[in-house]
Amino acid sequence: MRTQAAVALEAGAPLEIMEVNLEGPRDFEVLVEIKATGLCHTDDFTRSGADPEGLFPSILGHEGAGVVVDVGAGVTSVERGDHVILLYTPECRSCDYCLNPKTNLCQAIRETQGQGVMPDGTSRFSMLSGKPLYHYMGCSTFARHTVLPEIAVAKIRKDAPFDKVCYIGCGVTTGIGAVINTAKVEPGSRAIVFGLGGIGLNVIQGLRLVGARQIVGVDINPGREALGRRFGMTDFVDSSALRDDLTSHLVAMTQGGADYTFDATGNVSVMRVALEACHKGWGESVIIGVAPAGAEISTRPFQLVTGRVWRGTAFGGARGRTDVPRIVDWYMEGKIEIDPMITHKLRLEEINSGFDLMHEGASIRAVVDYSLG
Ligand code: NAD
Ligand code: AHE
Ligand code: ZN
Repeated sequence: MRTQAAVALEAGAPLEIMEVNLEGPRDFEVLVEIKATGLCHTDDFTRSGADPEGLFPSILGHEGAGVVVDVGAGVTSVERGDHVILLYTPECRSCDYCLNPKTNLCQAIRETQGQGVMPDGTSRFSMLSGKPLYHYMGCSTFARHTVLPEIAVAKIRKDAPFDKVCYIGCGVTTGIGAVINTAKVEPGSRAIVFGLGGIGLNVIQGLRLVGARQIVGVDINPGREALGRRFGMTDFVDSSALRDDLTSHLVAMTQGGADYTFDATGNVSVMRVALEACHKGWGESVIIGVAPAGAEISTRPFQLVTGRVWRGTAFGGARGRTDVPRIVDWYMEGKIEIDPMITHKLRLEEINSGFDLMHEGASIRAVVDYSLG
């Protein structure tokens, strides 16, 4: 079939809207009509050329929701008409990783996913010239239709609005999951969140959900304060205007250091501050941000010797097929909020302006709603 997509032809270039070919689903694969997709900073990171795994030409996008329109042979867990959220971290439920309760990093298809192809080693997408296009993070949601393995879709309830719950495909789950699954934050904790964008604000609402006592937000954009407070932030630090040393300032604000800190910036200097602002003896820092090729983190080993812990999280430690439908329920029941974070709705043709808004710090989440035309 033919479908329309925003194609990343080369690193650093704007996406180009074009008709592309899409082959139907092969064994254990599904064809999904994407209804809505968020623009995550990770899409821009790959588009920019900073991702060591970035491949071109490709169809980016990994925060999508849609409807199953066809299934390949052997598919048993979903059928035509099911509503799904796409999973860049699949859940096969049988690999060593899925069987180990310590991780959510299903490895069943990770190798081919990183190579931009389906598990059989081929791409379903090509340009009208016949030139193959790479898939991205196994999802490629910047297309009206895409193909994925069935282990990479989570079936969700049919009354959930696509233009909101698409965000559960990355930002919401990553932020809330980092608090609940990865850090396992206890009620009464003091926490610091660095970067109050699409991920950091969800860390904040996760901290509110578990009953944190103090939630400090840090950003270089003072415009983020109001929304941070809206989701439960108790204190704000505009680090671009601070004259004192940031680490000492945060340690003083949190009575000796935070129980938990979260980096949602992708900046390795911020990651160091996040670790060193943790409380001696027990503070834990969770890295969420994705850093460019070649970037490295550093600190004095003494920081770890004296009890601080550095850990990371992918997709908030969530097992997609199991956890994502529950998070959709939380949204539908009003337990978590999404709507105020979706600051812009776009047509596919406007997708590059969504990246401009991200760079300007003007959006939290811009969502391409395919029903807008
Ligand atoms: P975003 O652009 O919406 O937000 C980033 C925020 O960080 C902005 O508010 C920005 O002003 C702030 N910021 C930038 N530099 C800063 C600094 N030096 N100090 C303080 N604040 C600073 O991005 P996002 O979509 O929220 O993504 C955040 C990061 O998380 C990105 O690196 C993204 O790639 C990563 N990410 C990781 C996962 C995962 O599973 N680990 C999932 C999604 C996103
Ligand atoms: N390809 C990059 C790493 C990108 C990365 O860390 N991705 C996160 C999800 S970000 C979603 O917005 C992730 O899930 N990582 C685990 C994995 O297996 O990719 C690089 O640096 O090579
Ligand atoms: Zn993402």
